[in-house]
Amino acid sequence: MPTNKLTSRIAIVGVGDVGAAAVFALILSSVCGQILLVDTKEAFRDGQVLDLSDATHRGNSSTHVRAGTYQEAGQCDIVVITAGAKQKPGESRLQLIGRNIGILGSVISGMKPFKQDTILLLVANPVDVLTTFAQEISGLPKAQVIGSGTFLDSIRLRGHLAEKAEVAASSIDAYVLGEHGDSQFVAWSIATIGGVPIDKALPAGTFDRRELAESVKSTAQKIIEAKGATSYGIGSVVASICSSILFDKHNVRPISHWQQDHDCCLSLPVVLGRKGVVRNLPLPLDDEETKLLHESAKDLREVIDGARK
Ligand code: 6V0
Repeated sequence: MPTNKLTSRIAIVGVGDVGAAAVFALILSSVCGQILLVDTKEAFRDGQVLDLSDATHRGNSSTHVRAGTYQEAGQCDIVVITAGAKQKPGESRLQLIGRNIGILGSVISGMKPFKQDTILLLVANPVDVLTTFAQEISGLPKAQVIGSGTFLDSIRLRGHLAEKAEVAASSIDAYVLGEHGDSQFVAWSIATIGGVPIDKALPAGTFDRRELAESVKSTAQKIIEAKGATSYGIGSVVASICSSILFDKHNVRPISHWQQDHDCCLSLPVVLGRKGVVRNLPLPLDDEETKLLHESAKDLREVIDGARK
């Protein structure tokens, strides 16, 4: 049975820019009863608890925010891991790997043993690599260990397409797939606007696909150069994923998850519910997209193998 919002608990491990934005979005959407904040910087964490608690007093919020320990986090319904170094301007997500695998290892060992049905949601970068390692280190079933993946990139893509087509973003089905990073690609062959294939809904010449895909890919760097971090977009994505899980919604979302065929975690659309990944959706990608997916997986596997040495 799905847990209801009054009793379910979410832990946010790492309450910097991304963690705090996620908590704020969770409070505004009333997703759970309690949010535990965990961070190595205790005074900073306590400041975030006070600040974010103010947001819960806004109206009839059913969410209580408090400080928590790793052990308590491991007993929550969802643990969101945003602890880690972030990109500097010009740095790729994959360059964060050494620093963030070390942090991941200490965070997960501090939380063990996990509640049996805990869902681990990785957000720290490089998210696909960390999700793959978290599956191994945590010992939880693979379906319960997922990453935010290209959900954020897909939302950015939908936003751009919505402007071009002058329709609501919610009427657009379009995915960025593969790595949340440099080798990601847009699955144009299955993109639709109101169910109409994108070729027909936005005829050739209306926009340059390559330019749009590049613009989606470079958005994070633009934000980082301008203000040092991206936070609100990913915060709202975390709240949306948590809501799909706790309310067992079975939404279809492009998130990072274990792909047996590719021997690593990367993003393809899945059905998301209380058990995490409920099932994969078979995707009729064209030959070029299938090739790009394999290349993206190959890039990720190389990084994962390199990190094991
Ligand atoms: P930040 O503002 O520096 O916050 C990180 C927080 O983690 C700090 O408060 C640290 O004290 C804390 N922390 C570090 N080590 C530990 C530990 N062992 N246990 C508990 N807390 C710890 O970074 P920011 O919030 O901006 O980014 C966090 C991570 O999210 C980075 O790796 C980013 O690259 C990544 N992002 C991922 C996105 C995605 O789409 N998946 C989007 C944006 C950022």
